[in-house]
Amino acid sequence: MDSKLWDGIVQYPAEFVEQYIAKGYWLGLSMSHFLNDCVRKYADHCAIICGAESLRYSELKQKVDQFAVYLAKKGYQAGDNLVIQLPNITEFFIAYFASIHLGMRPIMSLPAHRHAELSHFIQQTEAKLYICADHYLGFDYRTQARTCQQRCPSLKQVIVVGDDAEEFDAWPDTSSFSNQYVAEPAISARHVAFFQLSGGSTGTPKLIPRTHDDYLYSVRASAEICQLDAKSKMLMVLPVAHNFSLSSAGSLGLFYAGGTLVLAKDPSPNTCFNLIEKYQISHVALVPALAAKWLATVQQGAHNIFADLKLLQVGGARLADALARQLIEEYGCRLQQVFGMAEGLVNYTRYNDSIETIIATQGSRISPGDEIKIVDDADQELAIGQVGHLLTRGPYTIRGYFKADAHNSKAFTKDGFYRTGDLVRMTADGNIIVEGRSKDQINRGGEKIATEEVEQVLNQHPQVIQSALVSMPDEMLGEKSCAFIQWRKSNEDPSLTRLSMQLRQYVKNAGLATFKIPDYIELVDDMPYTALGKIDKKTLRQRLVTKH
Ligand code: OOB
Repeated sequence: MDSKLWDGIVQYPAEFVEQYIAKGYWLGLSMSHFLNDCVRKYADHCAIICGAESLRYSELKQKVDQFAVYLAKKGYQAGDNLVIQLPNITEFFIAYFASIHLGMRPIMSLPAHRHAELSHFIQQTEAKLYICADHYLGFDYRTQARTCQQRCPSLKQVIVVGDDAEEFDAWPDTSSFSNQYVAEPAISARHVAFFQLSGGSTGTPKLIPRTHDDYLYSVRASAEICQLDAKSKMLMVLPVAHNFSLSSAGSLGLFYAGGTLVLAKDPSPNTCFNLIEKYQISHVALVPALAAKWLATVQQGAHNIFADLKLLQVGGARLADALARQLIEEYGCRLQQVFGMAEGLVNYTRYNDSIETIIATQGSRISPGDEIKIVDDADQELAIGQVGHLLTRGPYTIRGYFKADAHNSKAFTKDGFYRTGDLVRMTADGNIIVEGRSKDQINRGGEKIATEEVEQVLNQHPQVIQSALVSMPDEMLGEKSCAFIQWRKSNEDPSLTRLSMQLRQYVKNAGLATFKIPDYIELVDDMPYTALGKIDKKTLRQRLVTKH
């Protein structure tokens, strides 16, 4: 059993384990213990509101326990993997806590993922179970489940929340299990609790193994930094499974403090402003693109919800200084910048930081245990204020992706620092400013695109010789994607519009998340190259800036 649980996992070296325990970062307690503790302290408080339904902490726990009985009766055991892909609904938390209670390891898929990503997660982890919604934002997940079932022999069961389809199981009515209980298996808090997903910079999204110990430390510390308490009411706008939403301070930070989570079914101002007013929401987390959209709605005359919030967190992508200033100075917003990553390290600006710090920096690390280095191309540390590559190691940052030895040797230094791929500088008082990126990734309004993954798909199209996906500035999303295509000419060359449509459809059909479909296509006769002979993306990006 133990060897199965450690298979493909890079463990923290013993001396760091000792250190993190000695410093009180790691408490040796499981995620189930965490939930029990919340329930013990706040049993009668309202934990979750979703549409017309609301659940107290005690009721949440009851549903979690019953669903765990259901999973155990189905024969699932510690070390079995499952994919959870749900919108912001209560069942997400039931599935999450119940499966982790059994030592199963959920993979935190986002609603935007499509069958190519899903099949990859399932195949890599040999996941046995897939839990999805019937449909969400116009997409039918049951069709995707069928594709995954055909491609992934490990997949034994699909549970559909909502209207099921004949061959799948409906979300079970577990009320008859109310007097049964399955005990937690004897696994340690240093084992993996679940997998986050990396935005990545190479071919396929990597799986990020997060342990009970490391994750719960980031949750407790974040809840304190964000000053959550039992009166806090948080509106969950971003996808609930994302690391930002789950732990920075997110839903888990809120549960730790005994607050109430209100789940938004979509991020539109229409939906969310009503919920903010109705429930007197105190905390919201957004990506910059959404903050800008909400601000535009307020500017068009909607009630200024920014002044009502106790804290607006903005993160996931670079927040423009001008937008930050406007939110604070014109709209009375109490803002916090959050610069984090699913691999671990999270930085926050603090409540008592100066306004200039909150406007112009992405904050400072959670923990004194977070080791941060800013280095040049030769891994030499730079002086304070200089821009370089951000490397980090610490009590809640992973030491390696799941089953990815070759990639790990590049993504981590020999002594275990994670190469974030971010270009940053540090101010004299320890705040980080994100200046850019060295990883080949596009940050489309907080959604990350590994360019190589899309290029691999484009290159398979019969008319494509080679492709290069690059970012282009976008006022709303920060960045959009443009695919430069060197194409095979034929007698009947389609028009640019037709070819663009065909190529975009081609990426969609390949089963990649919708946000990865190139926003623009440019046809070229040849690519520019660097001295090393690699496609010169810098020049391509430059062309877009001068053209648009
Ligand atoms: C969060 O996590 P991921 O894994 O989706 O993306 C991480 C990457 C970072 O390496 C950085 O490139 C970018 O997203 N990023 C930011 C940023 N926050 C994230 N770039 C500039 N400014 C920011 N404030 O995005 C994430 C995880 C936990 C908390 C918050 C965000």
